[in-house]
Amino acid sequence: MPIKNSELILNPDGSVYHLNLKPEHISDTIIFVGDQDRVEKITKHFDSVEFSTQKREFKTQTGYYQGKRLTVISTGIGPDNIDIVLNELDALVNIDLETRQPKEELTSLNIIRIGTSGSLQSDIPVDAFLISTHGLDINGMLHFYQIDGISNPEVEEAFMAHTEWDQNKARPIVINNSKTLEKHFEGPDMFKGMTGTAGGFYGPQGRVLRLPLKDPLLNSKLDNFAYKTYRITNFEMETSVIYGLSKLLGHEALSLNAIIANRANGDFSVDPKKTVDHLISYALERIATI
Ligand code: R1P
Repeated sequence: MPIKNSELILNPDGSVYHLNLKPEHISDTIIFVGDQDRVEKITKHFDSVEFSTQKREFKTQTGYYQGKRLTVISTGIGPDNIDIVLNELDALVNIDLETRQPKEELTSLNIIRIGTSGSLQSDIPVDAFLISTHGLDINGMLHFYQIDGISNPEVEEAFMAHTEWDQNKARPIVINNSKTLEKHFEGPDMFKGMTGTAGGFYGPQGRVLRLPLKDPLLNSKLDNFAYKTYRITNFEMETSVIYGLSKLLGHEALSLNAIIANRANGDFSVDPKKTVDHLISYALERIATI
């Protein structure tokens, strides 16, 4: 049965609904950034850019870096946007948009997030880089999919017991990164750890401006969670859902974080743009080896 027009929405030119992309516009290696303005901070290093488009917060450019074809796309902020971006990118490679049927032979994309993040540990300072070994999902979007088999129930149970997890909130989910991709980005200056992914910037990450938190101690419980080799190193808003949807759809994903805030010490980078630029250069050198 073809997928109905209301479920897989295409624009009049045949491109996918939110991303405005057709299959020929993307590479199989894709860099995700949050901020639209970060797309050109990456593609300015390219030898050439062959394609550019933007709809809403989703800006895409495809070109060549040291002979390798790469796509860079901005996802905006948060897990809800990752649901759109990953499903539509997957449709571009794994659904025949003419017949509206899933393809028999599936394509696996390499997805690398270059994002900013706040450290939760005093020994991971501002301006450091961090590879997310796991995404710790505390926002719940993934529960709308059949996620059996992609998570780590033992770590999740330990986390829920340690934090006295509120049963009114979605059950946390711990998802592994792509070890295949991780190998390409390791280095002596790279921290590693489990990244907490929140569905909001303020309350969900324990920030108080005027609204009191349901559990004011949650951040400190995250800081001192220790189970086997697992500790929670940092907070951001996309990693767990990139890892979860990539696993479900058969793609490889890795999240690289520029630490621009340290929540444990109260520090903020004096030059976050420079830190992000350094991470971009670090990542591009290594992407060429995939
Ligand atoms: C919040 O300011 C945003 O910054 C972080 C968070 O994940 C969230 O998207 O990442 P980016 O800098 O990649 O957007």
